[in-house]
Amino acid sequence: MQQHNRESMFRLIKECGEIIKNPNRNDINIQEKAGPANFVTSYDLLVQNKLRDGLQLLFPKAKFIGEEGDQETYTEKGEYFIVDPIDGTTNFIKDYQMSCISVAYVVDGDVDFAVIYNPYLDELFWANRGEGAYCNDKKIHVSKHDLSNGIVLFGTSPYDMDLAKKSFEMAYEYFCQALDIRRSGSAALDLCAIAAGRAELYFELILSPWDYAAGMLIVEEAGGIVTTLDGEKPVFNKRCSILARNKKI
Ligand code: 2AM
Ligand code: CA
Repeated sequence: MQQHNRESMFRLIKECGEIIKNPNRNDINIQEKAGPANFVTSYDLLVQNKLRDGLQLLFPKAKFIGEEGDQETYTEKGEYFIVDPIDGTTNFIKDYQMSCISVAYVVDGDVDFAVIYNPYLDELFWANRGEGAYCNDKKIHVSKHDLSNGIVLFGTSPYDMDLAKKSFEMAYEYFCQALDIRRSGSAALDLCAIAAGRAELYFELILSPWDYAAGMLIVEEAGGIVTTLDGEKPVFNKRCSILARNKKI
């Protein structure tokens, strides 16, 4: 990723961050999507449109896959943006201040460049393949702690209630082995926490590619490992489980 494109992307994503940080709460227009606890707001759509238009100007050849409807068919050839305009939509609706924008630039099946922005803390996590991972201009690394000295993060895949029992059973097992568990409500920010060494392991039984594509490169470039719970490489053409961890676990 060339420096000037990188800077333009950072600018665009930070502008989107300002939009979600200061919404007009009378104009959020919450709509239900398929499944329980699955919502979209006018801000998800506003930010997705702004990202799509801005990224298309910068990268006219790249196809765009966004959580809120702009979904071109994914193949392992060519350039794609895989984008979550607001990851942690329920948090956004509740003003819980734990949401982010997640953008992955994928080339021939692998993420080449990734940005996740938390506007509430002004933390821009990013990674360029082969060059390490950063939070703003500081290099980040996964922690060296094992599970017994670790914090475990997990998501509850709330749109698939049939997975809830298994999620909480696994969380209980990890809770017994680790220092403690946490649940943020944003898969992308959980992956950044693993990358920054703030927590040691993260799992969720079902996620969509826009929830993990960017975070996957950021964790890997920070020295961590991201697989499905079966140990497979996560793919971008369908949903899958995610397990992210440092190399001590
Ligand atoms: P969202 O907020 O953008 O909708 C919460 O568990 C995290 O996982 C959030 O990142 C949420 O994304 C995503 N998520 C929750 N349930 C999911 C499901 N069943 N399938 C895919 N992604 C899900
Ligand atoms: Ca999401």
